[in-house]
Amino acid sequence: MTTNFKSGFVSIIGRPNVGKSTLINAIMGQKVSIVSDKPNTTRSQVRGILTEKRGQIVFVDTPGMHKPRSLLGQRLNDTANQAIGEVDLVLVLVDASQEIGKGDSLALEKAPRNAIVVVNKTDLVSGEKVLAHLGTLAKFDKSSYFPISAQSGIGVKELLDELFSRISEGPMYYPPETLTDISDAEWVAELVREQLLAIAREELPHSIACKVTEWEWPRIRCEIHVERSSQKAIVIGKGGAVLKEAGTQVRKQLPKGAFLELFVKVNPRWQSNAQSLERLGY
Ligand SMILES: Nc1nc2c(ncn2[C@@H]2O[C@H](COP(=O)(O)OP(=O)(O)OP(=O)(O)O)[C@@H](O)[C@H]2O)c(=O)[nH]1
Ligand SMILES: [Mg+2]
Repeated sequence: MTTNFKSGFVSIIGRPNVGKSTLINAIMGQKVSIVSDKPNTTRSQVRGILTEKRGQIVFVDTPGMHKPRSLLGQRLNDTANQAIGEVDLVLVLVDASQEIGKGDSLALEKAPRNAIVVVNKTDLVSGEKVLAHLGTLAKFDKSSYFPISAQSGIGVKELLDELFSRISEGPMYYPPETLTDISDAEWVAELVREQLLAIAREELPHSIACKVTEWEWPRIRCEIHVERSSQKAIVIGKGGAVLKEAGTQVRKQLPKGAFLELFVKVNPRWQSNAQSLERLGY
């Protein structure tokens, strides 16, 4: 019989693009949070619920902490900040291939002393560079430091063992088959945005928002909001090629038979409009 079932909530914070969502996916062994090479990909708290014999950890992925340039940016920071106080443990992720910058310091200073600092992307740099990074990070005086590569999986198991050793006995918060708390409609909208982020350049990534407005299985209607008509043209592509390809890639990740309709709408300055943000779920 299994006794001493442990459980806890663990937030993953850090500046944009350090690999927080990649880490939660690596831990879960499947995609629960979208990833891109553009900053500010994650826009809400996304939970990944890992249930093992030894216990259950509810991971909370968060938007990258940054200097906000819009109301959306402020909301993203607020969302990340909220995820610090409400949990048992905080992981602060930094990028081994980048110098420790302002965004990193912000996250490190906000995190409690018992936080775990995770140096990610160690596959991109030498061992000496990782050590130098750990040296710089020591001044933030956190409880432990883990070098990992979320992409290749190096160090992820060791990190997970540390997390289980740090959490206390507790209840199962979610049924064991639950992997995430995001609704099906929200997930499809995220998958569409992920496809568009992959092709978007410059300011376009920030201007894209997706929302599923109708769900009558197998018919799913998803709106793509952009801020300018020039952006609409990019998202649609020549003869609709970009949109078509995005739809194809998303459908591959949905149960068979899904019929996905994508519509592009110009919604000027939605990032700075409280009402639009509300409607888009931010
Ligand atoms: N080489 C390498 N790349 C990584 C690793 N982890 C993540 N990446 C890449 O870094 C980029 C950002 O990854 P995300 O997981 O979206 O980063 P994030 O911290 O969630 O970013 P935001 O949601 O914007 O705050 C993507 O291109 C990932 O493929 C890693 O361990 N090694
Ligand atoms: Mg993310």
